[in-house]
Amino acid sequence: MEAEQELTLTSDGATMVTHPDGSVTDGFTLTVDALLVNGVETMYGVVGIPITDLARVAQAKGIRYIGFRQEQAAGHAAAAAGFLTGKPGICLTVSAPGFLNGLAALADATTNCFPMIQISGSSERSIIDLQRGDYEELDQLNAAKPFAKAAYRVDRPQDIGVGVARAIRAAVSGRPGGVYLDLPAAVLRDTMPTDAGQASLVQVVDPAPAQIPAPESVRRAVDLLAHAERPLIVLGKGAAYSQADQAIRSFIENTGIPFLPTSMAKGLLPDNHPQSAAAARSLVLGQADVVMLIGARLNWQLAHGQSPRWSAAAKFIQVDVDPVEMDSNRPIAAPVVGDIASAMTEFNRALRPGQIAVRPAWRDAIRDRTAHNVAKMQARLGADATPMNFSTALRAIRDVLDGNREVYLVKEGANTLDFARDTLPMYLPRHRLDSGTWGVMGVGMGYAIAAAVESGSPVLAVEGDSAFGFSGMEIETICRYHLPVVTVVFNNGGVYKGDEVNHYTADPAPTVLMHSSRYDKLIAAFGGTGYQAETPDELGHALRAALDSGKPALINAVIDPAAGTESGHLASMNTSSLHLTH
Ligand code: ADP
Ligand code: TZD
Repeated sequence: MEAEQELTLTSDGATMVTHPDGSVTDGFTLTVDALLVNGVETMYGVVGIPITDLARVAQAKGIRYIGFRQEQAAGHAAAAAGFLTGKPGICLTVSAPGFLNGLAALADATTNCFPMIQISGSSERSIIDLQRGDYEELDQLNAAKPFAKAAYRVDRPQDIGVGVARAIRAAVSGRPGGVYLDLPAAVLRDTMPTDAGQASLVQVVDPAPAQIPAPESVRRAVDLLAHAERPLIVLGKGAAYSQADQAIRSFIENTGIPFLPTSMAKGLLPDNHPQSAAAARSLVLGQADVVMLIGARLNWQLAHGQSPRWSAAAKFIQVDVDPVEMDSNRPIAAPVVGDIASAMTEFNRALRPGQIAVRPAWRDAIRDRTAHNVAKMQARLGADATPMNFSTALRAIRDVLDGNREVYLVKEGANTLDFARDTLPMYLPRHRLDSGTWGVMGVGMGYAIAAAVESGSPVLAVEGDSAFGFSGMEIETICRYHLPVVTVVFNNGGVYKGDEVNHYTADPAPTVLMHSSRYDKLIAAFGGTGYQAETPDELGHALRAALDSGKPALINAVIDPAAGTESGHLASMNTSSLHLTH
């Protein structure tokens, strides 16, 4: 661009292109303007060449920038923001290594069907494309493609508006996912007339258009349910994401069908709802004859819909926005393709009074099994275990959360995750975030930060000690932004358990971590409050005090190193060698 321009220095000594009469804009400004016209309020990221000024311009123009210590956690935060708000969460990364750190989170977002956009600066195309060795050289667009729902690169400043618009639409329309947007340094620093720049911006109209299912697909599904003897509704995180809480609840309550929420769908209806079959999971999976999946895939987490976990004779209804999901694991007798909000409206409209009635024998069987399992769990939770085990520690947490139902819950680990799933009830939708479809360690602090930033509510992160290590440095981020996040580290001194003995060398065994670690002292370094808790009483008191303070805190909960199992509930998937003698 030949337009007259002036270089000014920012407070940090970086250069910024401006013009006395404002007639020239640049790629940084256009990117922020393009995000602003589409309602973006927050960005999560790590700065460096060439995107540092992008964060500054964002702040200058009113987008909140949350700076992380590592891109993966920032990416997980953006993904969680997407899940919680239904708008794409934005993650900002630098070239090559920062981009790759963020890419792990982008791939995870795509796997979880969370809308997210990773915006990454990149180095000089003319050097990258001939592999002449640039600073942080990488063909990022092609590297991102296999891991993203869509990937785009902007090569001219006048295309920034289109690039951002395409990224937003790709992230939230249809099945949501992670989108990569590549912004080479040359485009960020390039300039163009302000008027033309403003005219190039695109405000996306109706980014996730309603997809109304075909009426006959809804009728087919209702007909199946009307003839069922033992119907079941499974609510997945797609149902939580759709924000169709009232329509889903009406359908469930008007039909009386028992429902089973997956981990992140918990709270869509409260866990103490009389139709919840959560505590009779094996029974309903094994005996249901018609199963209605709402925003849940029949993947490994639902045993692929296969017998013996599920009845071989069961018929499935699947409500999902993605037609290709149907029949992926088991034939779907009644596919209902559409967005869940539209689909549930159609279901409620199609339902005639009394058309679906659940037989008393099915309700009674679920009620009896629930009572039996709840009694068994009470006994486990009530045991007097010293040192604490997962159940007794979680009982203390459950009792505190019972009086703080607005708290967002993040959890990761193996045993920590599995025990917490059943022990900590949820009462509100989209208040629970965990390792998700891939079972990822390292989501904890990023998810907790996003939950606090997006909601303004208190957050509790319950972390296995190994899991915490993946993103633990972000407690500095939590302290820097004064976020009301309380982290409880379940310290049993190991990946899974902490009592493995190395029979072969003097080194610690592969699963061993330091049980003597005082994770509580880490947060003190950043001005947060640390607590050490060795009994359920101490844990309960510390958690109550931490939540009451509304300030960053970390509780080191000392758990028996012998507690739990290797791989938690996934022990049967834990391939083992014939050649180990112990
Ligand atoms: P869970 O892990 O809770 O079982 P999954 O992630 O396996 O849930 O499944 C979520 C499903 O929800 C995906 O198949 C996705 O296509 C679908 N989905 C996400 N958002 C919507 C929506 N708004 N409407 C319909 N389906 C959706
Ligand atoms: N790396 C990543 C990114 N994700 C993973 N899931 C793993 C490694 C493997 N892994 C698990 O599947 S659980 C886990 C690891 C390392 C940690 C389990 O130990 P923990 O939890 O201390 O976090 P518990 O509660 O003590 O079992």
